[in-house]
Amino acid sequence: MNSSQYPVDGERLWRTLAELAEIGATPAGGVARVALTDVDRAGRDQFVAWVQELGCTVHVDQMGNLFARREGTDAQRAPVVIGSHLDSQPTGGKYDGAYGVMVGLEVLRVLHDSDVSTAAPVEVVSWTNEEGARFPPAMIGSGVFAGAFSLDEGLAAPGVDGTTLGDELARIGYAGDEPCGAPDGAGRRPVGCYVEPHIEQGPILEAAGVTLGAVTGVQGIRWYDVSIEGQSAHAGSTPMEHRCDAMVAAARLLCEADEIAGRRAPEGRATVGTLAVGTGSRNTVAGSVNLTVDLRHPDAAELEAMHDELLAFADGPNFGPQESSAASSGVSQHSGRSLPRPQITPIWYSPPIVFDHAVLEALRSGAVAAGFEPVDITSGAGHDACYVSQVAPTGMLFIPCADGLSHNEAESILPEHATAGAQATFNAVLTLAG
Ligand code: HGY
Ligand code: MN
Ligand code: MN
Repeated sequence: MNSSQYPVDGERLWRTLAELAEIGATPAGGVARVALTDVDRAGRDQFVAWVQELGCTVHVDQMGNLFARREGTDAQRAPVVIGSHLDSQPTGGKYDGAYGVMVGLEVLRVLHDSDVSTAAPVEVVSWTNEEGARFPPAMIGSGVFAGAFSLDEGLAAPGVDGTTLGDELARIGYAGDEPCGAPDGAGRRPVGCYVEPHIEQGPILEAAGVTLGAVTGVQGIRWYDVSIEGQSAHAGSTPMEHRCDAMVAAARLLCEADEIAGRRAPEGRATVGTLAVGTGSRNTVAGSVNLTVDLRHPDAAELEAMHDELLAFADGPNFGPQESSAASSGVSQHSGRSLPRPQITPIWYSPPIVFDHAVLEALRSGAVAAGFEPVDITSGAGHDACYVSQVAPTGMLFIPCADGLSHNEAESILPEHATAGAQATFNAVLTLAG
């Protein structure tokens, strides 16, 4: 039973999510609001318009992180910040990131409509480039804010399309002048505590028939760029033992990455999400292949071991000159063949994260007051909360998504789950903001 003092407006939240999803809507029912494109700008502009209707002030920092602020009665207190991200994957869903920002907007709307005063200010933030699809690595906006990257590194981040993050930020008019974070905290906007509502992006809550998850932490993440330089050759006239086939080498590395995760089921995760062939012709042996690897595990030591196994495999006998195997092996080998050795470049490490006990307690009791018994869950996906947790007490709240599907245009949630997450978040914010 919802014993919340101030009910959120689930209808309004659902309408707002649908309106936002119109910005960058794709024919397949998802969204494409890739970071710092004109569509991302349109999503940002819409959010600004909505919060200005509530009398919030809007602040943009040097990384384009976008803050809406509602003053509290105690000017000395640092704000309770709710947030997530408005950028999406190229073939993203309507709710990844958008849900958390729109829940923050709904919290501001209820505070405004009910004329509720909070001691601490309340802010809602949309972080720049959470997805990292266009400007790897992921979560750069919150990363610079938390001092994990310097501002120069953030702005210089090269896009997969030849642009830089800083140029595109300026082009869309969101290169703010507010200082954005620093390792020593100088200039960083104060954050009293941070709450990120998000869809689970996995199957656990739905399978358990649970509406709300208190996210106790996030698994560790390692990203790699891999380049494989072989030799392009004629598909017909080049005998197998004379080849240096980059595609076969890529296939071996891809299968081993899968094995490395498989040996650590169910927590271990490995993904080769992109693979680009240099020559790309059906009757030419691939001369060069570039691919990416994403490894994840909740335990830092296990993730380190996965890293070591991946690099050791690339250094091992599965590449370079291939011995002709005795017939006994049964595997058809081509004696004299050589396979190009993958060059693996680690580009990002996000350590496993444990969230703040007090913030999680506020979220759990907020969920109970909203009429739901939350369960504890670890996040498989990375979030801006990972970096924010390094500079402020942080917690997350999950709602289920259908079939655990995300980073997919078919991503969907139930209106009642959206409302439940918003009510629990509102209740927690009221507690945290006094
Ligand atoms: O990759 C991630 O986990 C996040 O969705 N960007
Ligand atoms: Mn997300
Ligand atoms: Mn995502």
